[in-house]
Amino acid sequence: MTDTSEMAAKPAVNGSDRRRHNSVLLDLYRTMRRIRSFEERVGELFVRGQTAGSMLHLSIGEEAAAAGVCSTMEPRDTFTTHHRGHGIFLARGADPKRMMAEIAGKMDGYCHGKGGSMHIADMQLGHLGANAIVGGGIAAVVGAGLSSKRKRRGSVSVAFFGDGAMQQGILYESMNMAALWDLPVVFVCVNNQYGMGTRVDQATRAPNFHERALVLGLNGRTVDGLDVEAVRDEASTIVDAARGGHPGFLAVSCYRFFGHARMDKSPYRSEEEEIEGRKKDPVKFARERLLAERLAKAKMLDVLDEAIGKEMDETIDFAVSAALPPATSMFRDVYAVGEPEPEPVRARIDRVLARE
Ligand SMILES: Cc1ncc(C[n+]2csc(CCOP(=O)(O)OP(=O)(O)O)c2C)c(N)n1
Repeated sequence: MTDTSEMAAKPAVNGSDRRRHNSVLLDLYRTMRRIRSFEERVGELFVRGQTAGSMLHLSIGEEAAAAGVCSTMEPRDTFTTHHRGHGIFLARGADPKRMMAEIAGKMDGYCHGKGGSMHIADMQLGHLGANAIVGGGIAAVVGAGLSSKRKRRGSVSVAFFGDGAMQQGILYESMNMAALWDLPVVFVCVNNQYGMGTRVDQATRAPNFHERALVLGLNGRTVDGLDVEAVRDEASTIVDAARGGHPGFLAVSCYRFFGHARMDKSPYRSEEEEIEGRKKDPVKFARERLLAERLAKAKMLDVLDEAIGKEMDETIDFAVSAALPPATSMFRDVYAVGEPEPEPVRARIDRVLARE
């Protein structure tokens, strides 16, 4: 069984600062590579007709937002994501096998196949829920932040969402309350330039998103999602301040490499634009920096990439061969604990048919 989540970052040079820098960048690179590799397998799962439901959204091109921000969070911190959240959950330590099984609607998935790609949640890893409603997961972090503050937990709650949510009212209600009550909350906009087929400049005349947060009294920054170290640096300042009661907002600019969902061939943007956009590749950029600064050798990165590829091959095999949930589990975990489960639909149909 291959698990690359803990593969040691080997120091390539002397000196403790360089060693630290080396291992941080290598960790970030490994996280991004695992996300990329996982998402490629999710695309394959879809082509093989093995995903549950017809919609899934890949985060290829957005890896630095997930890896950079999540690397600044602590295990006790909580978060919500939008519908494009596989990479974020992986960066928070999700088991790829349980995640892929969830995407395939299988019993071994995080939500026993009931959540699928867009509704994964796991309280143990602080995942308060992915959400398919644009902006739908944002307000939950205000509640989590308020509870953390009142119970003195010291945890921060982070909402991840796309640029589409920047035009949703719930974001402004949430940012306003977080600022007013000095909550340990961070809002992260993964700005991949598109909300489905609508380019960001067709959706707003105010594209400097962090300025909107500043107006409401939050810390606010924009960072280039090409450079994972820059994302980590900015996120670290914002998350630290939030932990001290000053909420923040971070916009990470990146480019959505593929269509909105797997069926979308992006007819609304030109091939030239896509070629140019895909040059903004955070995984490639980090690899080149590791090599240029002699923090790693090409051979070592090749070995790492290969191990990650193998791990994700095993992941897709696991998801494909995992069992579907039995019909009897249909209402399990759906109603509050202690409530009687309703009769399964199939049993009800059989009963009605038997009566006729
Ligand atoms: C409230 C609401 N309106 C519309 C939709 C349909 N919809 C699904 S995804 C999406 C675009 C979201 O874009 P963005 O927030 O930038 O995220 P991205 O898909 O780019 O990651 C839209 C409009 C929805 N799910 N919820």
